Amino acid sequence: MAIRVMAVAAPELPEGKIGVGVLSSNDPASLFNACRYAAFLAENEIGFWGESNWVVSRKERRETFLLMHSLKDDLPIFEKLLEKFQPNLLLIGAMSLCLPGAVACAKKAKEMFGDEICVVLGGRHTNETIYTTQDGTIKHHPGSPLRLMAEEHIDQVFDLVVSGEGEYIIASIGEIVGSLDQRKISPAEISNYLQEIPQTPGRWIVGWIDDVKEIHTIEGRGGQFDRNYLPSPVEMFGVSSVFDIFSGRLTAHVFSDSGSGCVYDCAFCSERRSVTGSLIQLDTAADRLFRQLKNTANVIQQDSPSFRASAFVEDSIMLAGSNTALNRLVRLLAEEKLDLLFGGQLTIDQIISKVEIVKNLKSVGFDYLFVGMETLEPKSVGGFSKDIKFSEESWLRRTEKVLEILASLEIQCGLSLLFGLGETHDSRIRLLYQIKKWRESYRILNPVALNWAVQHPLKGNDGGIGYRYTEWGIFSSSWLEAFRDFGEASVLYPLSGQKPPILKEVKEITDFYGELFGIRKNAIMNQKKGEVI
Ligand code: B12
Ligand code: SF4
Repeated sequence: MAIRVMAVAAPELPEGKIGVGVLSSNDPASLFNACRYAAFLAENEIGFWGESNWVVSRKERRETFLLMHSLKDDLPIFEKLLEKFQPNLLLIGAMSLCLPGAVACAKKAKEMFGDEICVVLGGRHTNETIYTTQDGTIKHHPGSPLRLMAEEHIDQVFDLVVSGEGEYIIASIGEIVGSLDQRKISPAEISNYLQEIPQTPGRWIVGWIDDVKEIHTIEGRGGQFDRNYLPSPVEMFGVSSVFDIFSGRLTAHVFSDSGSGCVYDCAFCSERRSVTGSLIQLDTAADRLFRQLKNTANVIQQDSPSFRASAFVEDSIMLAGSNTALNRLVRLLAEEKLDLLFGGQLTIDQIISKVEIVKNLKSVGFDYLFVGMETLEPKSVGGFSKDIKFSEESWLRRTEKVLEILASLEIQCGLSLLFGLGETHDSRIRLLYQIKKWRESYRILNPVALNWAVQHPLKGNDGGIGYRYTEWGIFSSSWLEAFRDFGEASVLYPLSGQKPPILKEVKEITDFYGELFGIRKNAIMNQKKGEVI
């Protein structure tokens, strides 16, 4: 086989299980998005991908993927997969907190295969640390994996580092690995054979380090690709998650493919417009999302006929909150009548101003809204871009209004909280008490997700703090325990200008969370059923 590929989402924790109350999934959706075009080439037996270990059913293809959470727990599984597939191409996706995990995975692969494997790193962390400035120069944040290798803060374990859209560039890298395999050239030599690569479509930068530790980069000049022709991840890799909120249905991650970010620009957020760029092809977004929803229903019916289908829309804001696009989605779903429940995200102010649209969405299967409340009073932490109607009513009252609206429409509501923005500890506790009250009044409120703000590199929009991210964000067992019910959280990487979290306070929140909402008890039951919430 010319290409023997494996793809892994690097872990965010050094050890320990992720908390039972943490939003999670079995499917590495980000990697699926990145790898879908290469999988499509394999499925259609095109080029060297037609001579790869992905020329198999999507179920078998899925087995070459691994979503890791804890290095200690998941490394043995990763090692077994390496032994089984003997890859000559390893694709590693990493968020910023996962960088130490990505280095550890790459190191393991290099120990096992040396130059007979090409290790490629991509994903959100590289996107935010290697970027083009307005004058067209390529910049490296102190956390850029290329810069870290050049400055010897990490070992030289990545043969290529990719920033940007993975779809086409991964396909091209695979083609080169396939041709090297045929010519009996080590895949780790790939940087000498990238002459054709600039023509590959998409917004991307590929870089590597040479023998004298100098950084080299190539930027894509192939132009934008048409998102209407992208294959659906669900068709390429299937579905293996069950989100608790969709009562036992299998749940796919779907996406409208209109860019990797948001229309808003909240300062703390990795999805903010000023980092991710403007939305793309929004006029056809509803049709693409509909197609992915339809594919989900079909794939689940084909692969798992004893399950019914559900999906979560991973757009930062579903169809950017565009009335035209949302109405179009309602129309398409009303015509087709899929046996599918789905959920997605809208902001508090959008929900209040789109009650009729939300009602129509409910009539075509929209069953769950995930809302970022974050804090008690946005003004006290410097304000949020999404807090549009701040002059009309308090954030708290508007959030409550959302709960009233969704309860009346019988739509379930998940709420995301974010601490570490500069709020007082007292306001955190007040917020939790408020949520306890809401949970008693509005039975639709589930889950409540806790996060502690992490300073992301944000293409240098990080207040100049310039973290390197080479150390685990949460390192000791007492901190791992205290943050057990949090999604993203760290001790080492507080927002620029904020103090690190205080152990006693975090413990108090975690205990509160478990006791007041009984979430841990329910979640343990869900986990026993192999479900995730
Ligand atoms: C689905 C999702 C998940 C899923 C699946 C994660 C996975 N590894 O696939 C779950 C729920 C498990 C998850 C967990 C986490 N997530 Co998450 N997640 C998302 C979400 C909602 C969608 C991702 C997506 O598909 N986006 C659309 C695609 C097109 O964009 P993309 O992800 O950037 O992928 C493109 C490129 O980055 C590139 N690419 C991606 N991987 C690779 C790999 C290679 C080799 C290459 C070359 C290219 C490449 O190609 C893709 C297609 O163009 C995003 C928010 C969002 N709306 O994007 C957050 C987001 C990516 N997650 C985030 C975080 C922080 C996490 C956690 C660390 C949280 C935690 N619990 O600690 C964990 C990490 C778990 C892990 N081991 O990966 C942050 C990342 C911020 C950052 N700078 O690090 C985001 C941006 C949310 C946010 N606003 O903070 N997540
Ligand atoms: S609205 Fe949400 S996704 Fe968009 S920038 Fe603000 S916090 Fe991030």
